[in-house]
Amino acid sequence: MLGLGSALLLTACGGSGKDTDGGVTADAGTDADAGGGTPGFNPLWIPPTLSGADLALSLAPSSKQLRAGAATPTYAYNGGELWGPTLLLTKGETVRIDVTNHLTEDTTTHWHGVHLPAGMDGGPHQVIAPGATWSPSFEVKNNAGTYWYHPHLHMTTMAQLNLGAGGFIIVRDAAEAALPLPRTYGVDDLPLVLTSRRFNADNSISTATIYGDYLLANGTPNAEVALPAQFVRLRILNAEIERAYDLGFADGRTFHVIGTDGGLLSAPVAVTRLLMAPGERYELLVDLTAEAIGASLTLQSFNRGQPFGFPGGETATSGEFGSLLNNTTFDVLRINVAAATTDGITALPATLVANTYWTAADATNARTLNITDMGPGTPFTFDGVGFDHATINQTVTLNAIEQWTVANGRIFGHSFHIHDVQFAIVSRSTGPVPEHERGWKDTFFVRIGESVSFVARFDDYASPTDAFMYHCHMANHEDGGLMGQFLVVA
Ligand SMILES: [Cu+2]
Repeated sequence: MLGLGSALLLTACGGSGKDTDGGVTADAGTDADAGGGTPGFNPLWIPPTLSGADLALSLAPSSKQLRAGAATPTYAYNGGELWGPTLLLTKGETVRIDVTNHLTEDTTTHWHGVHLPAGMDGGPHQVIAPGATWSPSFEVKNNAGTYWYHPHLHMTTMAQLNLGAGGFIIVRDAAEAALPLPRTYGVDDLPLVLTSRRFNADNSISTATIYGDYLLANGTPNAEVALPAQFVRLRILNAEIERAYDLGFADGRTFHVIGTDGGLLSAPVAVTRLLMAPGERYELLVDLTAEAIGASLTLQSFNRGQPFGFPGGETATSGEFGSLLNNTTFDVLRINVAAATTDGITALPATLVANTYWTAADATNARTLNITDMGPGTPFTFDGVGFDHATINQTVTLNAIEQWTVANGRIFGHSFHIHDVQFAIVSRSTGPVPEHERGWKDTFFVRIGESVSFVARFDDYASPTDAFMYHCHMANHEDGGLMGQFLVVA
């Protein structure tokens, strides 16, 4: 896979943002058809897929030619270079996944957003030692949607994510299959994982980096993709350590959100900008039906001029919280319009699936988690208590419907994630819950000084010993102790 000889030296990174010349070179991975190749761009890599009832993942050291000179050492699942295969699961099937650790350090593999028993969750408790195989098995109960897997070992999540360990999970079901939506993987239905990296002088990834300097789309720097002149579906994941995105198109066009973290919305929601915090997924429809063949459009992140506390809005270009992408508008993906397929989707569906969300009135118990900071130089915590493996922070009764409120302090924005459940956001103290956020969620951005409340039903899985996690999905905050655990008990 390496060394295809296309070590094109690129300097055209960052679009309308500042020049981030860093000698980024062409992606040597499997690529999408980029319609001949635009100078300065690399074909977007599309992850291979894995499906079936018995799946195998193995995490091992790898490398990828990302820059001129030495290849960059990485971690990847299943012989990939950076990022792993997409697992295609079907609601209702029972799967077994053998996860083998070929690293020289411990890891775990967490199924983000997937509703399953705590002992199968792959959180910090399900450690896979070097050379060992962990074999969780579970029924796929989630709605059709876009989920992901990634390491979740306390204190090493940030480094292993930075090295490239992770992959998509796409769940399919009958309700989604009945809708006129794009679903040809890699053709009109693209997984798109967004992150960024900083490189050391020897081209290795700086694993302690909070904000990378170079945007990678599916591990591809300066990515472009050819998409047919019809409605196309983008399944976007923010897999950054800490940076949030405010996505939109350079031409300001409207696009539609059709899915949130836990499945399809009841109907498409028109937006021109989309805020995504680390860990969040959104499924979008982009209308290319009126585009000329050969036209191009650019997906960007409008991170310039964001309010204080927006992750990546800092002005520093170097140092611990600095980045060449900070406080800029930068390019994420160039889309080149190609000929429509014969069976392409040419109309926006008026409705999607029937959802009945939990409301505040359904909740029979309420909890509040305060995000606190003890002072300069100390890590963020929930209610002044850092994560401790030996402490159960919350105990929930099986089948309870609860309202949880995450109340942020005044230091920084955070990305709250809870395992086990998909919930409905019922209120934001800063204003109405945006329409596109009124779907099943497992992760959300909470602004400085903001309180966000959600309602979830903790059903199906109880254990007196195996805990689920809740935490900030900014991996530096999570590793620093902004994490707690809860039991669901019968
Ligand atoms: Cu945080």
